[in-house]
Amino acid sequence: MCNSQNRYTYYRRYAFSAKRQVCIDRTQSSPGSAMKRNAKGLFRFLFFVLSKSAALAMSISPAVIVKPGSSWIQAAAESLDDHGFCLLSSSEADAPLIPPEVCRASCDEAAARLETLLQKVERRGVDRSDEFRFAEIVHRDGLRYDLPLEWNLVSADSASAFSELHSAMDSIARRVIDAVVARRGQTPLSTAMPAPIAGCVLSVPSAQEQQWHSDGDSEGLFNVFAPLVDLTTANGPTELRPGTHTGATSGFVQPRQAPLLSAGELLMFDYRCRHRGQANDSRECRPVAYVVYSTGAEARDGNFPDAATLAWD
Ligand SMILES: O=C(O)CCC(=O)C(=O)O
Repeated sequence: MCNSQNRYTYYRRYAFSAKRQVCIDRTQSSPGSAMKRNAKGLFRFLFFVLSKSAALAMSISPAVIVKPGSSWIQAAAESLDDHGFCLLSSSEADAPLIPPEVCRASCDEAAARLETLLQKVERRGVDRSDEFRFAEIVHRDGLRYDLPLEWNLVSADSASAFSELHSAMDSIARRVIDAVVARRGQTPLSTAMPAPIAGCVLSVPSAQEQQWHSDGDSEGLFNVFAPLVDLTTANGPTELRPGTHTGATSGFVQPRQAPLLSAGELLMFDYRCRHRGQANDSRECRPVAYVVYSTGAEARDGNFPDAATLAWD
């Protein structure tokens, strides 16, 4: 389940391990001087206090999970604008943002499409573990496959589960982006704007950790990620560096965050925000559907530049 607890485990672990260390040391008869012991104790105490402060700072970070309610779109927009990302969830009482059956069907469709494409790739004499780039599938960063998908609202391909998924994502994301744009005093998204770019990244078991990167440096581009399975520390959730969308490299650096979203929840982040997919150490594939919105800037689709097609195979 996605809750604030999960996100702060890392910091709590540090706090508690510092505490445990102090207890262990008390049971040992150290030959060192009392002064040395006191200095060590002081250091550990400071470390414990600082770790606690870090946990507290995390727990009051405004980049919180936003749930439907009054002014939730505004809250999401503020987090996205100020911190470079926001998390959207539904409260227990509400219907999920994306129905579980839509996530399941999209997950199955993505997995089937991946397998079909990998078989085509292999018929070209390319191993599925090699790095490769085709118009329909890119393999990068060690077992992370990126499948571009049609924006199904445009093609109205109702046979695809992604049609419903995109429509659910769009109904929320567009409002949040409009609120960010309004905050920045810019023109709202029009319904006539070019279709967003859509796709699905599947990191299969043993997928490696990515390098930190941003997807571009232009303002006005936003990623929306919809994990199709629950994210766990084992299956490698996306990790973000809050605040890096502004290009600020000095001053207080906010702690990195790897939100453990449940399937059907959304992560929205500024294209410029530094992030990476973590390693998938689980036994299951971790598919994340994504949509890229632009409020004017051109999305640099460097992943699929003039790549050869597998369409005729
Ligand atoms: O796998 C992820 O969580 C992030 C993917 C990503 O950033 C990428 O493929 O460039």
